[in-house]
Amino acid sequence: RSSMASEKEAALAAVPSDSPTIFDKIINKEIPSNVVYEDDKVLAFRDIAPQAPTHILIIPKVKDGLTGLSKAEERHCEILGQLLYTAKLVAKQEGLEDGFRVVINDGPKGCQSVYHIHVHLIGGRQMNWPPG
Ligand code: IU
Repeated sequence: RSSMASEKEAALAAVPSDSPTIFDKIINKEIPSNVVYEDDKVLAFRDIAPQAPTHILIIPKVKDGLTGLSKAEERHCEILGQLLYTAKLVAKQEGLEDGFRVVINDGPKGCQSVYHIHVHLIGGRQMNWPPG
């Protein structure tokens, strides 16, 4: 996967499923990551392939079927709120007072490559619109 040319290729190659992902190994500290925030429910760590000076992924420690936003059920409302609120906390911690972006990619067309829901927090440069 690291040899793939682009995130889009990784996303198109990924098979959507509820199986454990590499993010479980990051949560369990089986593989190292650069953690910037952690509490009992949520982990935030720097993306291995940053698309901006700040690029952080915010994930639930327990997936509970939430492979992506499209699989959300009413029981997930609290954790969904916690993910977004953590994005706000980490944005402040990162000094992004002039603005930032949060993104949730969903499914192949949304360019999702890891099937454990994650919020991208991206900042530290001027963003463009529309995204690609
Ligand atoms: P996506 O929304 O599913 O495309 O985002 C997955 C992100 O996970 C992507 O930005 C990768 O660079 C990132 N990532 C990572 O930080 N560490 C890893 O070991 C793997 C992917 I695999």
